[in-house]
Amino acid sequence: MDLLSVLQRLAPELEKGLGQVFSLADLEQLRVDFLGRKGRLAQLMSQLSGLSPEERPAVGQMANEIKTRLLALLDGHRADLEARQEAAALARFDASLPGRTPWSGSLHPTTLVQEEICAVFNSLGYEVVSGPEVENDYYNFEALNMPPEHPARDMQDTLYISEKILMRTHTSPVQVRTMLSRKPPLAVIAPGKVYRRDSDLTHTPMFHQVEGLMVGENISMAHLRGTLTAFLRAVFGAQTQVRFRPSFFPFTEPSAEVDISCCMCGGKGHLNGEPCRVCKTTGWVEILGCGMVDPAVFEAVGYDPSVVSGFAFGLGVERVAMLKYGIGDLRMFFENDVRFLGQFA
Ligand code: 2NL
Repeated sequence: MDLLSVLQRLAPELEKGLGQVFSLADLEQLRVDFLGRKGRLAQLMSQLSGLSPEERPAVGQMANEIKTRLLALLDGHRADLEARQEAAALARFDASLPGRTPWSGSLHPTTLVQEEICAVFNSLGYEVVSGPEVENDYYNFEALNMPPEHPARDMQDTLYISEKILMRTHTSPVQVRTMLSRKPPLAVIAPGKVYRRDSDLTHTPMFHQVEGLMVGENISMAHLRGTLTAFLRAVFGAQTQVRFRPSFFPFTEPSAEVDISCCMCGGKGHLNGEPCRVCKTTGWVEILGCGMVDPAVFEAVGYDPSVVSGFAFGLGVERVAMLKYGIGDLRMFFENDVRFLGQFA
């Protein structure tokens, strides 16, 4: 049979083949069979050299036209297949199914409580201040009435970087720095990470603290009591009872520890007939330490204790969060399990 009629049968044969093609993979196979480098068209073209020079142009032109036709057939069939696949996918798609809720992050309970505490003091006119976590011995201890041989330094299990450099054990050094750089009156709140050489069920080497300081003329214990009572009722609810017990801190005199009525059992000591696990049946839980700033601290920062007085307080943020949200295990704050964290969204 002559080359020309073989060429002319390519298109009808491809059409016949396409009738059996129902997938894109089969379609590609058919394309290779007909138009591939060793496909049927290529094989016929290689026979072109056997023709006489007079015959060649007409057959060559015919071959090109047929190639265009084959390509058009393949493209047409591909479009058909794709349209059919899309229609099938749409038929399977159930628009009445509920959507998938995307993951969204949430603030850590420590952050939430720290921000809430700062917001309350902001509303009372306090300014948020911050400072370094790696501190100088002077700002962390010495200026706070704890000289090198002071027994109170044993109270702090300190993480030392060198003899004079340490991880701050409280945020008080921020307030020392604030007093050194400003004149009274001032009212500041210092939130942040603090570090202790301590690690067990109820202690972590790093935790969060908020300390507050007010300094001015005629600041009294009554201001301390009113401020902290208002603060604690804002965080734990207006029904919260507050009591002050005498205590000791090297940097305050007099000093007090503050208890609130247990927010778990409402101060009753029992919950549904069971002893309350939060207050251990006492009806009270300790929440913060405070006092009137010791004159020695004012001397250290160049304030005249015969002119100004002030109060200061400190509290642990994780502890507040545990009481506020009824979290029984401190380790929850540091495991970062999303099943825990997601509950504070
Ligand atoms: C606690 C007790 C307290 C202070 C912190 C303070 C800071 C300066 C001067 C005087 Cl600059 N005092 N801070 C005072 C009393 C208690 O913290 O139990 N914290 C968790």
